[in-house]
Amino acid sequence: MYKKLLKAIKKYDTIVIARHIGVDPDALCSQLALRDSIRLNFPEKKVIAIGTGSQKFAHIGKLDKVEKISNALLIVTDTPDKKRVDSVSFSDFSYVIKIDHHPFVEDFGGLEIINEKASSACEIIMELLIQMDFNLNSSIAELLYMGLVSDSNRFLFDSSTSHLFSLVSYYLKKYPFDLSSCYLKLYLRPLNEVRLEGYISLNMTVTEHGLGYVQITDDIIQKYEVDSASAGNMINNFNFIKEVLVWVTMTEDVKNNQIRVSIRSRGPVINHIAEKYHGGGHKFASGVRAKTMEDAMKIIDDLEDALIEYQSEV
Ligand SMILES: [Mn+2]
Repeated sequence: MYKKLLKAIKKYDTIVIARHIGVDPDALCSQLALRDSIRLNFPEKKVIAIGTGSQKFAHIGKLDKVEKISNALLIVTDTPDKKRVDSVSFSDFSYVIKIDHHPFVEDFGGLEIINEKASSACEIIMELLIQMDFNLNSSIAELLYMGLVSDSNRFLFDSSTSHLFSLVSYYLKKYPFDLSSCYLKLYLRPLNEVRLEGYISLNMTVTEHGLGYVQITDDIIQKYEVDSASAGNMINNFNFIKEVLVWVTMTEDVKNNQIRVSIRSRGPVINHIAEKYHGGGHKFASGVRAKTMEDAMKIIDDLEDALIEYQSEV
């Protein structure tokens, strides 16, 4: 795989790196790290990383402006389906390479580098950069580490294998960087978000089968002065609750006229339920964009059924 990737990188003078809409640290760090490492090893090439940024992650690194390009290579990280690629029209590019760790959705028509077992897109890129024998530096290593720490939820998931730790060890030793500054960049947050977290725990409905869910309406988002993206991202903070096996936040996004449904599970597999409602994701971490709260509540019914079935099996 890495040989084909290297060949394509060498072949094209212009390389654009994109990732999914609704940016998160793994998506952002994987594209920035790849951009910076190609720039470092091929300074004569034009390499840009594009997509809609977010104020929340602005201090992680700067994206580039979308430009008119021709005969360029497109590399998409962290995204399994074309429709979720941010700011890209596929027909503008001569060749496309996907680097992803999500379950397969569709072929982008070029080179597909997919490892579903990887914790993060950053982990796959860490490995590819070693295989391609690229020169790297500490700021690239730091970006890659932030992406994988974020997607593995600080090594809490089963994707945290000995292989992952050995990659981390290799990078830390060869390109030292400051871990506490990474964690500050990823996890420092305003008091308002913590207060909203309090609202969620106080208002979460929990069924007898272990389904926890909460509606975060625009009124609440306004009251706590957060944005709907950071409200939706709070879902990961609700793991390890004894009475809750599957948990869901339904966040109103007035700007895009939709409800962001985020689902997490440490019991039944839930991504097929997300897919039924035109969403998707990982086995135990998925999302759906519903039109209304009523539509979102239909997903709740399906999840409750899945839990009943799961409880009867264990
Ligand atoms: Mn990812």
